[in-house]
Amino acid sequence: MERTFAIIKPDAFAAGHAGKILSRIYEEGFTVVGLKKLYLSKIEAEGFYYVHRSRPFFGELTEFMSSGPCIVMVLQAEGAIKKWRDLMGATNPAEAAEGTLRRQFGSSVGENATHGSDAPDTAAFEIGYFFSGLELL
Ligand code: FUP
Repeated sequence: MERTFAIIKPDAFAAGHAGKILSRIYEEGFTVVGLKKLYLSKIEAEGFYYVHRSRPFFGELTEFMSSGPCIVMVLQAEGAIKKWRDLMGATNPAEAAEGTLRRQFGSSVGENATHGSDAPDTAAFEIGYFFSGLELL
């Protein structure tokens, strides 16, 4: 079993889509190992997206991620990292396949409803950034 890290981003949370996204997560067979609502500060968002610090969209991205509450989760399944990225769809909702979460709930490349780790090392960093071992029992 593999674990991945996921976020229901501020746009989707504010729009009231968290319940529908969680329903899809359960329907697709993930186990929700950890879950909490957070309202990230700018500094916390910058730490999370540190790998993107030199990208032109870093300021906009971290402003958005600290613009309202979000839900952070640890999801477990066979091949959870790829399975969750497949369910999310492409970064740009306009390019995301029909039936994916970003297609259904995203509105732009920046405000794209969900986040998911892209590899085992990033999943380990991202899970550890938000959750202690005790919160994942
Ligand atoms: P993804 O792994 O699909 O979340 O996409 P990336 O790691 O490439 O980008 C991380 C986040 O940066 C995206 F979710 C949204 C944001 N982003 C922008 O705001 N503008 C861009 O041009 C690219 C990414």
